[in-house]
Amino acid sequence: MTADTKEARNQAIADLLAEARRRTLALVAPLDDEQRNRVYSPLLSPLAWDLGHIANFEELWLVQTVGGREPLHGELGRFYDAIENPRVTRGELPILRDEELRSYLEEVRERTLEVLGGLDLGPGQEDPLLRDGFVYEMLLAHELQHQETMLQLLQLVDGYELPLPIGTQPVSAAGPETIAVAAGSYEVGAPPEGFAYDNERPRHAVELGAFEIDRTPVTNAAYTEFMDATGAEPPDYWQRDGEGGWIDTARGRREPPAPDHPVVHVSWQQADAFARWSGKRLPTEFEWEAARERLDDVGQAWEWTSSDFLAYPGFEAFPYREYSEVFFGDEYKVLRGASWATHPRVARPSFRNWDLPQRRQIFAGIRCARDAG
Ligand code: AVJ
Ligand code: FE
Repeated sequence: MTADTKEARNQAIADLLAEARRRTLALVAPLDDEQRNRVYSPLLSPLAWDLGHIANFEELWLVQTVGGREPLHGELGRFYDAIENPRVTRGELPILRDEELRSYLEEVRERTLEVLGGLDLGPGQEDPLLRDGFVYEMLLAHELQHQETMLQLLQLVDGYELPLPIGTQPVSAAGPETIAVAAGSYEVGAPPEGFAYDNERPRHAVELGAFEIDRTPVTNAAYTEFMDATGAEPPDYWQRDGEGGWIDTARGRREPPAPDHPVVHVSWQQADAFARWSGKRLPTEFEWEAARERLDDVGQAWEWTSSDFLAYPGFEAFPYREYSEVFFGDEYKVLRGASWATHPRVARPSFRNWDLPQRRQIFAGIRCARDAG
């Protein structure tokens, strides 16, 4: 590798990090410090926690682990540990706030760029953390993923206007209703090269029976019909309008849910019940992945699958157990796709999101499937 290419690669990484940070700061720019520190929901961290956690994750991996340097604020990192500090406790922690928080983000970034300047992140690197810039890709993905978590909260802030194209679009109207997928062996998961999280690997073959999957996600109109027929609970943030209808209070609005938009903020149980009521079922995550290329409206809302969040055969935790491994088991359900709030860099076809089945704060909707024949 010539010095030129090495420098060009490091510059490209520095540019991506700068771009992600501009987006993070743009999202919270309309708020004041009080709003950044406020607890809006026990399911969502105060924004100041997410911001400090983003900087702390960067400090831990880039400055301390790769750069071998001491942290700026001693033991502070333990308050930004997502496993040690459940969301409901985060408003009470002695985390950095206001001016101290802004300085921390800046100072960590300065140090990160200093460390980056001396590194060779080429494909020939022996250290898997550095090879092909893995640790930087991870850092970038981490910040972008936390932007979505912050958007889950930002949409609840009164009067907040997003500095991004907002919300869902009508689902595609024309064409066949379902896509038929033949029985057979399908490759799933991320290939060995390129960035992916440990839980997406190794790529492997799965046997699928013939199935059909809906071409489009479930709309607000279809979900309302289901509620009327069964008395099912509404999605989160919907309230009665006093005349037998509904208003959606998310995203700073009080409007009837747009009938032709995908339903969001439903739990796994609501998604599963809807699918059964329609004479269908939720797809498995592998059915979803096998049909991915042929599905419409992927990327408007996460889609609940029937699959538990489990390790793929031959899974190896990398670079830390707490990203995926500690969540494996039958407690969490896998969501596939992406939402309107997901940065395109995050939304690989093999990307696995997960949450507790009862959770509704994520931008999660429904797509149904059924056995063919
Ligand atoms: C993949 C969204 C379940 O928020 O717990 C962020 C992403 N991991 N920081 C989560 C994540 C570490 C993760 N999800
Ligand atoms: Fe995180």
